This record gives sequence, structure tokens and C-alpha cells, in this order.
Amino acid sequence: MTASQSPVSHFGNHVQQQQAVWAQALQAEQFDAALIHSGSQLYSFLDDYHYPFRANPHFLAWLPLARHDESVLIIRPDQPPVLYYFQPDDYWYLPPADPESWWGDFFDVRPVRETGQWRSAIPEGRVAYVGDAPALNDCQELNPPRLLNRLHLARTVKTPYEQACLRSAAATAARAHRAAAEAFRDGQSEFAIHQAYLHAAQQEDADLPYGSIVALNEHGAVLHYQQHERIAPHTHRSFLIDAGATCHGYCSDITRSYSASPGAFADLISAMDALQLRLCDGMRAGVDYRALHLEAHAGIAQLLVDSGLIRCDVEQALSTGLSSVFFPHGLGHFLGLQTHDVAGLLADADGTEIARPDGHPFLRLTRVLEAGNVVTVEPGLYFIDSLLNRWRAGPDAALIHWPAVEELRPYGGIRIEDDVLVTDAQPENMSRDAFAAL
Ligand SMILES: [Mn+2]
Repeated sequence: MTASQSPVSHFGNHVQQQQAVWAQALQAEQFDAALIHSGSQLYSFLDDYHYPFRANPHFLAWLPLARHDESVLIIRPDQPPVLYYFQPDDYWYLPPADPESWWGDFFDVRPVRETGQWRSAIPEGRVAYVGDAPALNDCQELNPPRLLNRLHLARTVKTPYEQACLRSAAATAARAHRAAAEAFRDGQSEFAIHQAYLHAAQQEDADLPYGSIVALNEHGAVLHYQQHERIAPHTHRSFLIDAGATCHGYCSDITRSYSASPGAFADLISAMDALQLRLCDGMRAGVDYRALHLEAHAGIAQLLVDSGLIRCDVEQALSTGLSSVFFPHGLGHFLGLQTHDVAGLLADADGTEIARPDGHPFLRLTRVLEAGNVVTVEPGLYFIDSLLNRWRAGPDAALIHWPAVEELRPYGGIRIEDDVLVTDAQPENMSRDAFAAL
């Protein structure tokens, strides 16, 4: 990684930009300051073990401290940010290391040994509290919706630091995807493939942005398949893996589909790959993401016609809802500190939602794209029993060529997903670039 590609070299500018965004949002909502809590360890019922820690994304937007609970940031429009950095004197757990200069130099860092020490430093005036730590429960003005909406809208445009983090997260995931594909070709179980992925990524489950979907054969038809089967199936026909990685809290979200052998399913993957690349090329400033989602439906309907899976034209596949039987989710979403990043449907600070197209209830992004947005592009085509059975019971059952569907059902489904940065010119496909650089 060269200096200009590394997140580190962009960090100072990022903090400056955060300061400007927060100052503007606080002033617009008439707050004097904000207090951002990184989060608390949450314990399981009647136990002293906690759930995997997930830091408050509003805290992560300022600091690369994904594992730091009980830290607090204080933001004031006209003063440098103050970090109450939680470093307990603890012999049960390893306390956080001293701040590193690459990020610490931009903050007024005050180490604290006890939780809640920040309470003695609550700023004067009207304070907005941001976070979900139980310690904030008694605070007035907790997560003010209009303030959060303003911040969420700002988060849709990524700074150069954030773009560098997202690129790095894509590179880690691409390396791990390659190891997973090798484990698939090697005939391994879902569990073993998952372990190969983690090892190649050098991340553990708690570091990943979401639970990896590692699906062999029919399991590819379960959209959020959550098991990792310990025993390898008798035959490996197909493999769908939807898995990401993180860098300083920023996520990648990448899906690849494989066929073990040539044939109708492999051809369908190739056709989907070409369609997906065409859709990625459409991720441009000024384009309504809803139109791209509908374009994906038309493209998938064309695939269904060309492959003989349906017996009607594209227009009828769209008007009857048949394309949604095979592609029942949205084309994609914003990506950032959250896998399904904030403000995908948000129009303004009031929280007005931009409507989804009729008949597309699961689309997570309805905004017009801007330079600096990072989106996923993930068209899919699946053989899902429950949706197929419902269609078979309806008036248009004959539009599906059932023998062709029956032949491909054991392969589960296909999804191809990349992470794409919208620019002022050509979109930057961070995932494809990462695979190409392996
Ligand atoms: Mn996704």
C-alpha cells in the first residue's frame, strides 16, 4: 500500500471534515455540544460473559477504535474533540494500549481508569447524547432524531480516509474469498471453508461485518443462510459465499458464486457476471438507484428468458412479478461503518423517506447517487422452494418452464456482489480491483 492509499495519511483531513459536519449539524439543531459514547459490553442473562462488542458507529466515524468500550468523545463546534479514553487498571482483561499518534494526535486525549468518569466533564449548555450504552439511559436529548438524520445524510458521502478504509476492507475480503474458493474446489465442508476464509483474512468472526454466508448446493437458495455445516456434502455442485471484512470499522460486503463443473448453471453464472458488471458501470452521480434496481430486474428477466427458465417475454416477467420469484431482494445498499449503511431511504433532516418502487418492498437504497457514495451491487437469481411453490399455485404457473427449474434447483442460486465507489467519472469497483490485485 502506498502512502496515498493508506487510511493513515488521510486521517487528519477526515477529522477536520468530521468537525465541520458535526459543527454544522449541532448548530442547525441548536446544540452546544455532543457526547458520543463508544458503547458498553453487554452480558448474557445471569452470566458474566458478554456478547461480541460492536462499537457505536458514530464513535467509529471519528476514531479507529472498534474494540474500545466505555470511551467517550465530546464534540463542540469551536473546540478540538476531547476523548475520554477508557484504560482500566484491570488484571482480568488486557486493557487498551496507549493511543497511537496517527490518530491520537488529532484529539485531546484524557485517559480514564473508571467507567463513567466522563460524567464530571459534561459540557455546559444543551448537550446531545449519542449512543446506546445503558449509562446514557437517564440522559435527556438522547439520540435526537433530526441531529442523527443530518449526520446520517453526511455519512453517505465518504471522505478519502473512509474510501481508503473501504478499499482495504475489500482487499482483505478478496484474499479470503480466494482461499474459500480453493477450499470449495478441494471438497471441504461449509465449516472448513469458513475457517479457511477467516484464516486468510486474519480476522475472527467478531471482526467481520456480518456472519458469513457459506452455502453449498441447495443452501445457496437461502438468502441469509446462517449455518456452517460441519460435514461436507456427498457432491459439491455449487458454492455461494457472501462474506466481508473490516478495516478500522469500515466494511466490505462481497458475494461470489461458483459451479463445480461446466453446464447450464455455470453458464447462468457467466451471464449474471456480465449483467452485474453492466450494472456496476451504471453507478454514476445523478442516477436514481431505484432505476438501477428496476434495470437489474429487466436484466434478470432477460437471463431467465435466454436460459429457457421462463416462457414469456421480459415485459410479462416484470408485470406479473415473475422476476421477483427468482430475484426477491434489492439490488444493493449503502456500505460504510455498517454493512447496510445509514440513510439509504432518507430524504432530509425531518426523516422523510424516499419511497421504494411499487412491488419492491426490500430495496434498501432509493436515493439519487452522488460522488463519494459507496454502494453494493448484488443481483441474484435463486431457486427458492417457498417462492416457486407459491407461484405454481397461482394463475401464471405455466410461465415457468418447470423441468428447467427442476434441473437447476439442486444448485441453490447465484449472487454476485461488489462494492462500488461513485465518482465524478467512471465508478470505481473496489471489489474487482481487489481481486485483480491478488
Ligand atoms: Mn450486501
